[in-house]
Amino acid sequence: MKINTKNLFLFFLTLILSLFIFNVKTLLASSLPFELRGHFLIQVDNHGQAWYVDTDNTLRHDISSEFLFFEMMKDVGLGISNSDLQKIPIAINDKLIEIDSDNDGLDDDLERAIGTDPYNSDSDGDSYNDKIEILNHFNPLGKGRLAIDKNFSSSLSGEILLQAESQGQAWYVSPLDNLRYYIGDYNDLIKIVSLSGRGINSLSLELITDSDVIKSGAIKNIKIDISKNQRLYYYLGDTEIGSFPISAGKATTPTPKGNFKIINKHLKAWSSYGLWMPYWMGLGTGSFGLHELPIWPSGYREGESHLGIPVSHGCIRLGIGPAKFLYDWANIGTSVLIY
Ligand SMILES: [Ca+2]
Ligand SMILES: [Ca+2]
Ligand SMILES: [Ca+2]
Repeated sequence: MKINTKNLFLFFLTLILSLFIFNVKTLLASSLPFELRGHFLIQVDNHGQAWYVDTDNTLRHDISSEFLFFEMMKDVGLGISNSDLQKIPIAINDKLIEIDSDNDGLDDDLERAIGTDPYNSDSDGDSYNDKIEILNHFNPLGKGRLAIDKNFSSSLSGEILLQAESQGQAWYVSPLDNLRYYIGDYNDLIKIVSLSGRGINSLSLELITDSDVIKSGAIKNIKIDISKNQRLYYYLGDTEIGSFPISAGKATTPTPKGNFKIINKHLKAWSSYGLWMPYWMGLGTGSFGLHELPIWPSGYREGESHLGIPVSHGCIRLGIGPAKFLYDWANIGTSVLIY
């Protein structure tokens, strides 16, 4: 009898815990995957298991072993030309040094990757050492400055880059500083994760879908709740990946309900109501659609505070950030259910 009671207790405890997790998931049904895209995560309550959140689809990839990490890079790494790579400033941190033969403050492997001499602290002999030149955006291999482009760097924030024109050397653009970190091997990755990774507990991690549970060929689709909830959910197949608050049509100009498809896209569409609609995606016949918080010709931008409240002329408004993310993620033809 005692054992049965204990089992029953454990059963209810498990049930309560699973309900709790479910409720948390429902309550937080969240933009967390979007907010953490491009970050390395360290699971603080599970032996520091490490993950990377893909920037394109906000799925998490296990990188807890060298094999898994290289599998992930094959999946999500972005090819980049050498001339584009040079626009991104290089991260220099003493904690990343394994061997520095010429004592110039740059790791030997990093020097090989960028072409400076690992056995000469001043590769081009201009009396400025290699590290000083790189830190100040000067060319360590000759005259002039490096062609650094900060806007370009931030457009690749969180990406894992593979040098397509070289031997596929890998770099990580940390969203914390938009600098590129050289990943020469798995040891480098561990150091980068410990420098720039974000701690997360298992409960919050559950809000970010594991890439392993998504079947290949799972179809992208969107569901939008225009009731009091005012929320957009993006899916792969039947799996909800994440969600964002929206502002749908007000009572006098309601958003139509039903099944639609994205029929066109425009980076900045003009509305007959006299306003700009950034990241436009037309639905149905194109008389309404999804777009970022609108901008009036005066430059006035609709406030984020309207998200969660139905105030639009019938379109579905999204916040700054989520609108661009969905614009890049969804395709023409992607199904959108509005209910
Ligand atoms: Ca060195
Ligand atoms: Ca050197
Ligand atoms: Ca020099």
